[in-house]
Parts: sequence; structure tokens; C-alpha cells
Amino acid sequence: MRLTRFFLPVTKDVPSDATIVSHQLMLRTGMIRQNGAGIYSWLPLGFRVLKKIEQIVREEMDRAGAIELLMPTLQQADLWRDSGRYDDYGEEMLRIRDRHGRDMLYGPTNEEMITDIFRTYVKSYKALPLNLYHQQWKFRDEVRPRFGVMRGREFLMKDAYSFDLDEAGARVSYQKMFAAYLNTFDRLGVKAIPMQADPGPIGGDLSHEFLILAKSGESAVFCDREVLDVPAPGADFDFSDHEALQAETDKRTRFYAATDEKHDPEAFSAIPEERRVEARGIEVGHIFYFGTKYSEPMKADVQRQDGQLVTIHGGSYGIGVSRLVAAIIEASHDENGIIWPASVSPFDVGLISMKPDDEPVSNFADALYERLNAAGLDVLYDDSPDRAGAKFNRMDLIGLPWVLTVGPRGVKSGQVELKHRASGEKIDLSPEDAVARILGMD
Ligand code: 5CA
Repeated sequence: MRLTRFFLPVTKDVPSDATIVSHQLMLRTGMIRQNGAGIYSWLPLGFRVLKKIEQIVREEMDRAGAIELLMPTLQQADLWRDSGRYDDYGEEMLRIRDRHGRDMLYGPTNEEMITDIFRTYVKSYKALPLNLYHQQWKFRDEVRPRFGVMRGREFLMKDAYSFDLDEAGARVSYQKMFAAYLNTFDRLGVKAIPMQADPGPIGGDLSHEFLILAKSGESAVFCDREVLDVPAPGADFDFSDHEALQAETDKRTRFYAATDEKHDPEAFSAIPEERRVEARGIEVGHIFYFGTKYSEPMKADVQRQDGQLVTIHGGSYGIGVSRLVAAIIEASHDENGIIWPASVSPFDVGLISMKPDDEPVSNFADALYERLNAAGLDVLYDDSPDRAGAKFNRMDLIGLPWVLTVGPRGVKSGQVELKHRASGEKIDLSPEDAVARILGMD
């Protein structure tokens, strides 16, 4: 992508209500545009990151055996009357009436709708276990939408729903999501710590939140430093191995980790002092086992192998996809701007032509641009007439993992400068070697 053909409205104007660094950087880099309280447009740069996260979440859900579908944003109030949550949900639910006078709502979550789909089609144990998920916009009329997309009113969530014959089966489904979340966050380049949580309005007796440590986090977190060093299960993890699933949970839950809601000062003080971490955290995922809370009132029954009808046991599993864009920035930036983990970066590499009006320089940069594209890399090519300093600052601000610079000196010696954003290291290389370095082949 040539910068002169792209839509990248970088700006210095940041409103005073943008108090946290991710909100400021997302506005400055032209990733988002606020359209109303807690409501945002995703401009091209931000949209690319959102899509990258969505794709990683999808791949890891699929790997764990969940199946993707898509449910609408608008729901019938009657479904929620069935479960008994229509009145309970309160002011956070955006209620709408259609032209026929029917009560509708903009979905804050989808337990009711998925349970309705399930009960319509699934009658036998043979279809179980089943885990269905989607990535869809939600609306919650938050009292205090703030921190940009971190706490929006409209936000993108991945929500998965599991169905099992009994509690033992449902706990296995829960553990699969637990392991899948660890792999997902690992691939997103962040460390998310699972912590025991309060199920809140979703209900149930087993629940974990996944939190990323960051100064601006809304939750106070307390944990044993050792929990931070437990590696993710990894790409080869076997989700059908029940013992391995249990081990992944145990490896973490044996260390103390809790948010303020569940904090036990006595248990915390039993940890050796040098291992005690008291920090702030951002909740990027939340998983629940709620048994028959929805299947019972909504009559989601299936026939067991012995012919008996049983009410299914359910769980739901959320990831804040749009929140993650901001959370990753909170966890990865410096005074010059964002530092994207390569897996979610809006482009793989930036290419700066220092003198696009100088023919040898622009020919050299054009050829490098072609070479990078041919290697399958997604390139943001700054071919604008702006000053070199402005170009460097802009690239640092938007935080692509690698930046190549072509200038008159390099053209003479046949070299480009390759800069690694995270470390700041710079090195002069031939175009060929630079591409190999970016691809991780040397
Ligand atoms: N139905 C369950 C699980 S699918 C559920 O709704 N869980 S939740 O309420 O915990 O939301 C799931 C995730 O969505 C949260 O962990 C958080 O990362 C994200 N989220 C929740 N509210 C907001 C919000 N107002 N803005 C941005 N992200 C949010």
C-alpha cells in the first residue's frame, strides 16, 4: 500500500478525555473515530488490526473444536422473557421497538439466542459435545463508557457457547476454552493471566477472567510472579487429551492469582515477598460454566443414550476483540508510539523513500516495494513528499515491527537501512538480506 493512496488521518489533536495512552495513540494514528459516546468507526489502520485479531481468535477457536456461525445483533425480547433475563438485565440493555410494536433489543450477549438455536435442532446426545461461536458486535449501555474502545458501548466480542450432557462433560469443554485462550493471547503477543472471577449477570459457579497487566487497567490484581512464567500450551496441544487439559489448568491455578473482587489478603501474604505482584489489569476474556441456568427455563433437553431426556449443561466464553486492540497498545508502546507485535501489526513492514522526487532513489524504493510484495509481505510504502523527520516520526508512531529506509547514500552503495521498532536497532543491508531478515530466514 502506497501511503499517498492510503487513508491514514494522523493527527496531533487529542481531546482531553483521552486519558490513557492507548486511546490517545489510537486517535493520533487515525485508527478510530468517535461517533458518539462509546461508539466508534474503525478507520483503515485500526480495521486492519481488528481483523488480524479476529482471525487469530478464529483459528484458535477452530483448533479447539469450536464451530463458527453468525447470529444477528438485534434480538427479540421474547427470547429473553423465556430465560427470565429481560427484566433482570436493566439499563445496560438497549431496548428498541419495531414498526409492528414488537419489543426488540441490541444484543449485549447471546446465551438466549444460541440456546434457542440449539433446542430447535439438537435432540440427541449424538451431537454432543458441541461448541458454537461467533464474532459479533454487542451493545451495552454502560454508565461510563471510557478509555476509547477499551470500555465502549458498541464493541466486538467473540462469544462461544458449549453444550454437554452433564457437568463432567461441561468441565472438559470449559478446560478446552481455557487452554485455547492461553494460546490465543500468546499468539496476540500478550501475557493474559487467568484469575478466578465472579460470574456476575451471566451466572454460574465456575468462572475465570483473563487479564493483561497494564498500569491503566480497571481491575486491581494480585498474583504470584511464577504464574507469569508458565508457557502457553502451544500449537501442538492435543485438545482431546483430558489429562493434558487438566494439567494446563492445574499448572496455573496452583499459583495465587485474583482480582480485587476475589482477593484473599491472607493467602497472598503467604507467598514469598519477592514473588508478590500487586498491579492493575485489563480483562480481555471471561469464561463461565453455568450448568442449566439457560437450558432449564428454555427447555433445551436432549435424549441420552439410555433414552432418558436430560437438560444440557452449558458454558459461555467471551473475548473482547475490540478491547484487545487497545489492551495490546497499553502493553506494548514507548514514548514515540505503538510497538505492534508482528502477529497483529496493520502492515508487516514500513518502507520510507527519503527522496521520492529523486529518480534513482524512487526507482530503488519502487523495486524494493515490489520485492517485498513478491515475498508476501504487507508493506506500507511512504512515498509522500513529507520531510524525512516527519516520515520517521510517523512510522515510529504507528509502530510497524520493521521499517526500511531508502536514501541517496544507500542507493549508491546498494543498501537499505533496516530498523527494528521494538529494540531501535538499525542495520544497513542489501535489499535481499533485508527481506530475508524480515521473513526470519537468517
Ligand atoms: N456471555 C459472556 C461470555 S460470551 C459475556 O458476555 N461475558 S463478558 O460480559 O465478560 O464479556 C466478554 C468480554 O467482552 C469481556 O471479558 C471484555 O473483554 C469484553 N467487554 C465487555 N464489556 C465491554 C465493553 N463495554 N467494551 C469493550 N469490551 C467489553
